[in-house]
Amino acid sequence: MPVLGSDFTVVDACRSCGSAHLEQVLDLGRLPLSDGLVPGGSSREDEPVYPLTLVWCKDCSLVQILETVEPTTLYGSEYPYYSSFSPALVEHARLNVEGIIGRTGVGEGSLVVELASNDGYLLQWFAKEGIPVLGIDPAPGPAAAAEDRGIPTLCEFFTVQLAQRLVSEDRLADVVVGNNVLAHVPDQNAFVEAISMLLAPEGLVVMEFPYVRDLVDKCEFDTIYHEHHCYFSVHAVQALFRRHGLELVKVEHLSIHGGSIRVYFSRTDAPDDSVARFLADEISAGVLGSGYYERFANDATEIRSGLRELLQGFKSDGKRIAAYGAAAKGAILLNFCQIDDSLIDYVVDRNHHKHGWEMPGVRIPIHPPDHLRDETPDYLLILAWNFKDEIVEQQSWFPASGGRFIVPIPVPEVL
Ligand code: JHZ
Repeated sequence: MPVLGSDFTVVDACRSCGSAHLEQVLDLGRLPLSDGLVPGGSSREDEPVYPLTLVWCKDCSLVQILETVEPTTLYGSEYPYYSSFSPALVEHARLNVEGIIGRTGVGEGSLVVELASNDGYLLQWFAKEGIPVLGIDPAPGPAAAAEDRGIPTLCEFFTVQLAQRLVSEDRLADVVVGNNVLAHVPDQNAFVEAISMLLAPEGLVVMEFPYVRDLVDKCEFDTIYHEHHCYFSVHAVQALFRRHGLELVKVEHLSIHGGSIRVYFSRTDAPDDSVARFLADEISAGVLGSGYYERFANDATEIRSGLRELLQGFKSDGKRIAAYGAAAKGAILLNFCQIDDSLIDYVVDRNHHKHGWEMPGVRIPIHPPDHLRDETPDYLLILAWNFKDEIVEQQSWFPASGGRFIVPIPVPEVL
């Protein structure tokens, strides 16, 4: 039996504006940690689970979870996510860097700091142009991989104290990049204050994270997990950074990770038209009112029952089912939908750090993609549905030999 983890706390006020007006959107129940892979064959007795409750703030519109799991538990020595295993993400980072260099003109005399720099998949592109970089990431494995490819990396959490230390060493950042990190931070104000301290007077902050409108409109409930404390609208992120002297000057909508936004903050640049456009669109879509979130819980439970019925039907017809992508979102989807090793034989993933481990909770073993050829299933559930096109293209032999892909989100579909 799983046990309730003890190393978490629960907030009773908004993580950004401090308001007590938090309204529940979805209770996901007790779930294991999304990246908490477990060693193959280990005991199920003491596997920790944590409550997961999504709420939204009626004052600043920030969607967030109530629970805060101890960060050292989330990003410990076994943290298995290495960005470089997803080629589309590496290319996305290259284009991002090209754009930042074009906009800011950073060069040999500049400093680019990336928060949650992972295995150096993004900073490598600045470094290739001779631009000095510094990565900051608390997860030891990815940080060591970055150092191995020549990216100087501090294996630490980014805090006000660390920002002060860098400032005292005259290491102000001309550009601060932070992709898929803002949501991961429990104390939003301390984090953004630290960014503001580290940023040179004319510096630029460029951040990316999944967009709350994509989350809600496509019911991407599996991207809700304990690493993701917050789910931002443009309104919510603008209010947060403005509190720390940084003005939102540009917003871009991106398809990565099921729909993200890239936001730019500055003390000196003037906002372009995109800011007003995104804010107006959010108002017309109703993002600032509770009606917007009303259907979400219902939609998530419908996906759960639809997917379970689909898989159970195939299984009772004697079909074999495997899954692709031992993604964090995959762990949440499987556990929330209670799809375990009685339905799915195994999961494959390119990331060799995940091989030999099992998906937490549901205990499905993880193998390299080649395993698909050894034990070819009839159906392949794409857990990393955000990389669906890339995966379908890579595994084109699978439908050619009679297999069918299943995509779970936004509605379960057999391709
Ligand atoms: P992926 C990640 O979540 C990490 P995850 C993190 N939790 C976060 O915040 C969000 O993104 C935004 C594998 N793969 O990136 C690699 C293949 O094997 O969708 C990964 O294990 N072959 C910090 O983990 C997984 O799939 C491939 O061809 O939910 C994808 O995980 C490709 C493309 C991927 O997100």
